[in-house]
Amino acid sequence: MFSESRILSPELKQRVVSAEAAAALIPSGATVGMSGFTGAGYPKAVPQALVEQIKRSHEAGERFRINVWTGASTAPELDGKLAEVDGINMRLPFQSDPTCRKQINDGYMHYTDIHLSEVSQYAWSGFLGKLDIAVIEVTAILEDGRLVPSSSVGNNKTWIEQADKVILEVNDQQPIGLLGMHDIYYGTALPPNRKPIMLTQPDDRIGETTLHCPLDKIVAVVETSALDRNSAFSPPDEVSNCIAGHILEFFEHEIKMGRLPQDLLPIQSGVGNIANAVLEGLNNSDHKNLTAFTEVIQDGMLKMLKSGTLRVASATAFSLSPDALDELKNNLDFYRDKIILRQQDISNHPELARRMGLIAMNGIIEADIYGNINSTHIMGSRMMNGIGGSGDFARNGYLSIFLTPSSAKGGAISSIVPMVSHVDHTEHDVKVIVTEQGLADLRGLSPRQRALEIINNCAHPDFKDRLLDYFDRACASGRGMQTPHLLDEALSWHQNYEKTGRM
Ligand code: 0RQ
Repeated sequence: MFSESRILSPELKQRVVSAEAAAALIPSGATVGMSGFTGAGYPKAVPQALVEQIKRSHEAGERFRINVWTGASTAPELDGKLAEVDGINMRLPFQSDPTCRKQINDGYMHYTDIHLSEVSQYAWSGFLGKLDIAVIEVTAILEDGRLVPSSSVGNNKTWIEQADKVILEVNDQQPIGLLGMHDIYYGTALPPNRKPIMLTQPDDRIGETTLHCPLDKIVAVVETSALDRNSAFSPPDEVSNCIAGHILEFFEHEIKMGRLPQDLLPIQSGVGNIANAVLEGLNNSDHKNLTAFTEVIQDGMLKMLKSGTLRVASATAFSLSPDALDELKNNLDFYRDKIILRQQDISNHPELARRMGLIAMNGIIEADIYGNINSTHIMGSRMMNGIGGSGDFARNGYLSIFLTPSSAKGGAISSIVPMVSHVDHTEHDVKVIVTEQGLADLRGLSPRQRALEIINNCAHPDFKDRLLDYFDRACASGRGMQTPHLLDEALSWHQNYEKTGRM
């Protein structure tokens, strides 16, 4: 069907233009909704042409900046390049690019860090202002104009619906066999018109395999041929393996106690090397027929699907190394009925996370002795990436597990501190904390019980005695025994680090 062209719609074929011509349709000041989620499915050509346009304007002494909304992180050629030319005024809802991060932390770029499930509701409700243009990568365009999504869905449905104009990038490097993997749900609404979402298992399909867009909105179509830019994962190190080991032991314990079924509950796993080590650990265990209801399908999940450890994975995006991408491409018929890609307001939906009882596992920057979590800010003020989907899953999952090495920066920083320097997940949302030292099961414990569980099981030995000493003195201070703190010392560990390079 697609042997000659990925664009089957005769009408849209007429609108094929160069990336430069498409980028010229984006004026300074525009708010642009781009596709893209964890380095997958982002537009490859129009943003780069836009960068050149911005450079020319800046050389001519004219300021040219746009607002960029996406699904989540993109890639150096989108976030990185646009940030490098100071082309972004405001960015939402998630990024993980070093240049973008620097622009944010130096104060040149506004950054709105939003729960990923909520972005489309924000846009629909008008809280974010007007969306002028959507730039969306697709795998193909069908004869009647329906769009075959690419390696991520993210907020594409919402951007297409909300934008005045749509630019499509049709990327022939996205496997055509992705057709059939997506499940785009057209039943969402704003309150008070919402209806229950009839999805009760990760493998339920409730929508359609393609995206719709009124043809008269599509102002340009650009043909591209470029791979998603994701790098290989390093093999799990000793710390990651220890963390994975503690989690697997915990699952066995919970199964014995009758609090988890043998095939567990649907897994949500964050991105990164520790998350991949946990998946690797599960893959090497006796578990079979597990399910995943998550945001991102990483290499580890593909391996689990292959081995039968995982029966099905529902997500909003792939985030695969080049080798894993080849594996997917070469075996699409095997994976097609085992993978479902949904828009992020469904993959991360609180209603669904609570209903299915997810096991949510996400990385953190730091935790405090009472179980509050900082996932986003270095030393309280500098943005790392963003909250992403961690809050969607932590609050609404059955088990919210947070993972971190017990120290950072060569041992200079303790990941367990008296008080976190920024709060993303409160003590009420955090059920389990795991470091390579051990696991703290916080369910049902009071703050003082939690403090001892966290310090004794999770803190690095270099910091444990000082944390116990802080806790003892806070208890003895007479200031209040519910959540004892010494206010003049609570953030002194961070201050120490900034003054001396060590907490
Ligand atoms: O920096 O590379 O410069 O040394 O933070 O830390 O240990 O490599 O861990 O890659 O798993 O990232 C929270 C950022 C952890 C991630 C976070 C420094 C450390 C290193 C990274 P260097 P690691 P990870 C679904 C879920 C929020 C979004 C989320 C994240 C760098 O997990 O973004 O959960 N989470 N999404 O040295 C100072 C500390 C530190 C520290 C680590 N206490 N103080 N620096 N670092 N701890 C996915 C999506 O939502 C899309």
